[in-house]
Amino acid sequence: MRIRTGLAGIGVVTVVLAGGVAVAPGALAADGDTPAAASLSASSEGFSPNGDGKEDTLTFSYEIPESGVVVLEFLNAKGAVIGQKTVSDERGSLLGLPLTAEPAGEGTFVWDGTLDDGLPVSGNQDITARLSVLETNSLLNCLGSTLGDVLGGGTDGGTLDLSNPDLECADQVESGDVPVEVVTKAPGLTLRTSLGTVFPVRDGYRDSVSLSAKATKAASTSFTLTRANGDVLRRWSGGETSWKALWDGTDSAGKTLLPGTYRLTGTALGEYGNKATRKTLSVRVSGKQFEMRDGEWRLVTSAS
Ligand SMILES: [Ca+2]
Repeated sequence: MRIRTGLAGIGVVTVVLAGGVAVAPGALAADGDTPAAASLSASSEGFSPNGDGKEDTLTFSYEIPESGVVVLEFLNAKGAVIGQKTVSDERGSLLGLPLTAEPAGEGTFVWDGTLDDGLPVSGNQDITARLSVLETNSLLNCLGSTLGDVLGGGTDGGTLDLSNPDLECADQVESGDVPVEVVTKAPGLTLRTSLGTVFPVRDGYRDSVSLSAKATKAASTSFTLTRANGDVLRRWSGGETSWKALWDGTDSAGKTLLPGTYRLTGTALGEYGNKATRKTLSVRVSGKQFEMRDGEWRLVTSAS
C-alpha cells in the first residue's frame, strides 16, 4: 500500500505499509506540536442538490498544511454533526479502507450533497461545513498497524469516525466553519390584497388598495397586472422576500382602468437554479362613486 505524502523540505516521500509496516524514516519525523490551520471556502453561498441539473453541486476549495486524511464535516443550524464526506476524487485505500490521504497544499472537492453515512442533504436548511485533516504521519506513528481496526468498517464502505477517541493521538487540523445554504425546493409565495376591489374614483372611499407578497427562498420577485386576455397593464419588481405596493387602479401610464376584473400575477424566481413559483390573484376595479353623509359612506347614484 502506498500513501503519497508531501513534506515540506523533504519533498514527496513514499510510505510503504505492509504486514511488517515499513515506513520511510523521513516520514516519521514529527514536525511540531502546533500544526498550521487548514483553510476551506465554497464556490457559492449555497446550492440545490435536487438532481435537476442546475447548481446541484458545490465546489469546496481547501488548503491543508500537510498530507492527511481529509474529511468534510457538516453541522446543522444547532451545531450538531449531521454527517461527513471523505474528500477523495477516486476512492483510494489506506490500509484497505476507502480513504485516501491527500497531499499537502491546495485541493478542490465537488460535493453533490451526499454523505458517507446518514441521509443526503435535502429540503431547505442552513448548514455549516468544516474541514478536518488527520495528518498522515502522526496517524501512522500513533496507530501503526492498528489503524485498520480503529478506522473500522472493513474493506468496503468503511468510514472514518472522527469522534473515535483512538484518533486523538493523531494531529488533527480543522478549518474554520463555512456556512452553506441548501435549497432544493421551489420558492414559497403568498399574494395578498387588502381589498378585493379598488374604487379609483377620487372620492376618498377605497381609492387604492394595498397589494403585497411574501416569499421564501426566492432569488427575486416580480409582479404584473393583466387583463383577462393576458395584456400586461402594469409591472412591479419586489424584493427577495417581500413586496408591497399601494395601487390606485391605474395602469403604467397612470390611466384609471375601466371597471372589471383584472389579474395580479406574482413570480418568485428560485434560488440556485430552482424553478420559479407563480401565483395569481383577482382584483376588481369599480367605477362607483361614494360620498360621506351623516358619518357614513353612501353610494352616489348616477342620477345625482
Ligand atoms: Ca438543482
